[in-house]
Amino acid sequence: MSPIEHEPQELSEEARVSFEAPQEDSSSPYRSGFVAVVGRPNVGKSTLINALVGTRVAITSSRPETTRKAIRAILTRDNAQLVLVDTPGIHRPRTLLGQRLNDVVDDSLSEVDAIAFLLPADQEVGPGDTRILGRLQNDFTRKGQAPDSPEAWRIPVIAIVTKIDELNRNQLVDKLIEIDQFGHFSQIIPVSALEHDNLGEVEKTLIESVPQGPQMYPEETVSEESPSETIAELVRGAFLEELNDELPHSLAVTVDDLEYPDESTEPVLARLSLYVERDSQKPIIIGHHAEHLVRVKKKVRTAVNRVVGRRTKLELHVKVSKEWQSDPKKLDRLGF
Ligand SMILES: Nc1nc2c(ncn2[C@@H]2O[C@H](COP(=O)(O)OP(=O)(O)OP(=O)(O)O)[C@@H](O)[C@H]2O)c(=O)[nH]1
Ligand SMILES: [Mg+2]
Repeated sequence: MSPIEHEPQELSEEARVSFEAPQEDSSSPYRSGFVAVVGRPNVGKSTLINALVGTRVAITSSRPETTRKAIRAILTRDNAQLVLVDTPGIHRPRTLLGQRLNDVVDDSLSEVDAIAFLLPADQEVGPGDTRILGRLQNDFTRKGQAPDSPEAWRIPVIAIVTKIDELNRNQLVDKLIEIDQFGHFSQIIPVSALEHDNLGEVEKTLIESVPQGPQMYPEETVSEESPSETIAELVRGAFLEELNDELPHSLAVTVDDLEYPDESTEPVLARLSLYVERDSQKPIIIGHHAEHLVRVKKKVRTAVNRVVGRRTKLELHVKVSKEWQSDPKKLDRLGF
């Protein structure tokens, strides 16, 4: 039995809406809109978006600050189309890069139809969440109305409690009550993206939170990223899995060139630069006998071929861009 079937008694009326059985209505009008997915680093934003869209649109990892730009993932259904805007985790910045990542979130919040605020079930609500809530209240509550009721929000702000597979049923009930008292959200929905538990309810609620509107993208489109952007992210994601320690934060990846040969039997050549911050980090990225480069290439090969639409050869060049995370010019050049 999924945890959701157990209706906690102490929740407010608004929070309880998400526990009701889905109501089918085939005559409902087509809906479309933008939903920003926000939360602290590592709470499962990208994992949830991938699970909803059904394909790996955004890279994920067990380390905080994996997502570095707003990635628009597109979910298309018979009755709706949602643009789910994945955002970098909101945190107290340590570097200029960190500040710019927070700015990315600010930009993504303008002109959205709804907000999904993700809170992990396996952690206490903390000061990081309070700061995010404050920011949302500042931007999205009706002026002159105390931000202590669900009606105060100008657009739906939905709390999504992630990673519920980490809790037992009683713990989950307590967690939902804690979050209900924390934020006076439009709705609260628990989910496990990893175990695909209650994803349907998340999808239904997000669709209901956007206005009536037309389909914006062709049905087969799953993201707005260019092939180069996707390849750079795939390679960075593979390195996040490959490497441990602090190094992943120091890595930036760009695709400098995609060369299509005239001969259609020849592979496309993708030239990538892997930037680290110090000379000493180069051998860590490369690995003994270039083992990391070889493994990463192998890991991403199928996905890259799919993105490019043809066999593609990757050339990885490891370079040093001294302290790029704190240098405005270098950040500009790297696209941050
Ligand atoms: N147990 C469990 N772990 C999850 C779930 N969803 C995500 N995770 C794990 O949480 C970690 C972070 O996931 P991400 O999706 O990268 O988190 P994020 O919020 O996008 O992180 P940033 O991009 O760094 O802000 C990964 O190790 C995921 O496997 C879930 O439903 N259950
Ligand atoms: Mg992410």
